[in-house]
Amino acid sequence: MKLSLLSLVGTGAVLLGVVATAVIPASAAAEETLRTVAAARNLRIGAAVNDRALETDNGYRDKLKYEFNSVTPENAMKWVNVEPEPGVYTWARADAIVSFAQENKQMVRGHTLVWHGGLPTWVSNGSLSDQELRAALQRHIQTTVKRYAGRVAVWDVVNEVLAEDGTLRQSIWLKRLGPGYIADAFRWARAADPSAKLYINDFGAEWSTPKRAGLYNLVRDLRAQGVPIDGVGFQTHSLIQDPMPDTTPLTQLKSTLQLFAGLGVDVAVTELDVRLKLPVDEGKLAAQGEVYRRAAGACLAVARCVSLTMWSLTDKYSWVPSGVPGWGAAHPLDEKLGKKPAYLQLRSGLTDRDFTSNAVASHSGKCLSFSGTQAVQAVCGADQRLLFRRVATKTYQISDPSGDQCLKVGTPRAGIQNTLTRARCAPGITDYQFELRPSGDGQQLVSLSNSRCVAAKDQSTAAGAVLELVPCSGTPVWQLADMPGHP
Ligand code: 9MR
Repeated sequence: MKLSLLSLVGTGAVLLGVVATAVIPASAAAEETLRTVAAARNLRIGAAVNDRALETDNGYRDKLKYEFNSVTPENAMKWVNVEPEPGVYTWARADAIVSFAQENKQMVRGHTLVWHGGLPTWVSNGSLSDQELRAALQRHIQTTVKRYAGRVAVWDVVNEVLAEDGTLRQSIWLKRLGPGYIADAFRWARAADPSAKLYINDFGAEWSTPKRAGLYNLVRDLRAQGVPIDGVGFQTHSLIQDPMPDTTPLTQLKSTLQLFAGLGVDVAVTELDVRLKLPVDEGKLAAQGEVYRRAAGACLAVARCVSLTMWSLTDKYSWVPSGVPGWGAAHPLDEKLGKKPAYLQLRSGLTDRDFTSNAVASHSGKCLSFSGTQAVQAVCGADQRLLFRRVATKTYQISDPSGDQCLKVGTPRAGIQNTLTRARCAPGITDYQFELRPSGDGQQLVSLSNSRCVAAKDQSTAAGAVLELVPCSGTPVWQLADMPGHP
């Protein structure tokens, strides 16, 4: 990538030297991973772990290790897998995940203690009396939480306890033990490991649904009763389809996270995936990337959103094709563990913040700069470094490093809005705002005022050529080598 960039930047040895130092970031040697960028922002980035793949697939193990600082056993801690027969414990697969996490300094989210699914038949087949069932649940919670005390930092104590209409789900637990089972479960878990964070986890509450209202009221009431509940997990299983329903792009995730944080609990995205209706095409993969980016942005925007977990890191091991026939390709890495647009978007969503960089036009090797009040392209150097100040997802003000003088759409002349000027920066005005839109191996700089792209007049390659706004199709792109998350 860096090498091909150098080959683009022109002929003169001096120019090549200047651009080379300007575009290669000091950190180029160590490529940023989801883990490094998330850690830099104090966020736990996690993945559900397929225990069989962990055992057999080195490539998978490496991805898990380098890309994530949190893991959730996808199935290994479910009741059916740890106590298939009464009193017969089979911890090996869960233990393997916890050991792996310890070796690699990863947090473990324990999943899950009380659920209507993943039950051994001796629990679900009705052979236990109500009293025996309650005792079995208490023993299950205490045994499991104690075993991993100090090693599992967070537990999904209760999972999917709400119905779509916001009332409690008519599960075996509600029917046999009554609604008090939820408070009991949290209290038993707290007693078994007072240091673990205890969560309620559910799906379909990421936007304004009756279920979200039910979940909100439940958490509020439990807290008011002094039940030890520390967090709310939003599973965030999502999908891309055509036409897109309003809820799909997760436009309300941020406000939902904020709403629940207002109850004084932590919040987390616990099972993020974005499934596609098969067959896959480029458009769907791009739309999927946007949803991953949005989820990352939503969590980062809410101080109490402490972790963001993918429900599988790769299409190679996925619950989707069998769980939702006709759908698939839901995860950030493909079946060969290669990076999909979703991975790149997720990473850049995690790094979306102010940065300084040169902006090198790929057609000319010259840098976006100013000459007086005129926006021009100039030979690249330290004076051409620009501050990109984030105002919204992918949207920036572009200014001199002091943040005083900004790139701005010029006053329209004879109704033509194509000029660019330098002006004192002003917040909240779209004339000063540009979207960085990935294109080819760079970014288009798209004016929020008129959706046109920044380009040298007549595609000039000359130093000093004036910059203007032109229709975006076919516009040369800009290389922003120091943009965070730059692939
Ligand atoms: O991904 C899990 C799949 O492998 C299991 O067969 C299934 C049943 O145990 O559970 C899947 O994970 C679910 C999670 O535990 C709770 N939320 C929904 C997840 C996807 O179905």
